[in-house]
Amino acid sequence: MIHAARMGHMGGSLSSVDILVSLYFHSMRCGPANWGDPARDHFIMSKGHSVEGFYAVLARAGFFPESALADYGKFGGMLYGHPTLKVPGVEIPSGSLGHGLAVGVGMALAAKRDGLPSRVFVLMGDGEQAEGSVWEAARAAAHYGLDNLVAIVDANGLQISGPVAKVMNSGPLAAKYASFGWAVREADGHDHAALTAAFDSAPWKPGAPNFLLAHTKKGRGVSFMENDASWHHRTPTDDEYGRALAELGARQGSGAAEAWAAGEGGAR
Ligand SMILES: Cc1ncc(C[n+]2csc(CCOP(=O)(O)OP(=O)(O)O)c2C)c(N)n1
Ligand SMILES: [Mg+2]
Repeated sequence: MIHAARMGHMGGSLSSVDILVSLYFHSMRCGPANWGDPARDHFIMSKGHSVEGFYAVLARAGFFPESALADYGKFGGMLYGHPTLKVPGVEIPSGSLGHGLAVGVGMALAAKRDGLPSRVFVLMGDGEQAEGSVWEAARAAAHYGLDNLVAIVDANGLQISGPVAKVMNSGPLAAKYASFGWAVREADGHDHAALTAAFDSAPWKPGAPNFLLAHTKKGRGVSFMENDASWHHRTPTDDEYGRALAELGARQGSGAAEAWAAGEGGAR
């Protein structure tokens, strides 16, 4: 998608896609079949720039045909460079960082007030934690005892222009969320079993919102993109595209993903 459109966010899509796969294909009760059910779960892609991984997962989950991915980034098309409400499966438009958690707080509060079993999952970036609105929402979530809210940070250590710790240090995130009254866990953000174990056991502490610090690698799976901030929104040349596909193909062929899908996958 990114190579064809000559635009996109390679690094953050690759760092978050294992989290999305774990949610959509295992832990969340949220798909095209139950979209109209008020008791279903909700997902908010607060780090909206990482849209390519998100669109790919939504398509595979059946929200729209995978063939539509070919139109990514085309003028007048459905799949813009940030999520919009034109796209089936997208609950809020995003891209302006710092808004998703506040919307998630509202949705989780509404579910509680309506007596619904819905859980609300919000995926944020670690650079996004620089936004002050995140911390207002974090305070409100604890104040209202939203244990049906799960906030996940894709902790890849990088944001658009370099290391998060240098650009605007928001850490230590686990300690900060804990001090705001959240139940906190950490996991390898590329380990589906660890991620689904965390998601499936929430709420971790009755009356406390859940915060998962997911340790990830920006550009995960492509050796020359991993941990390199320039791949935040660089587009690959033809040669880089071929090398990236070869590396990702090698990983797919390793059997690990297939073994997971045949075993624990699909248990929602
Ligand atoms: C309010 C706002 N300010 C600035 C930007 C520009 N911007 C887009 S992505 C990004 C960096 C985000 O870093 P992070 O949250 O760590 O995302 P990831 O590393 O997962 O890609 C910035 C500053 C934005 N989208 N929204
Ligand atoms: Mg980051």
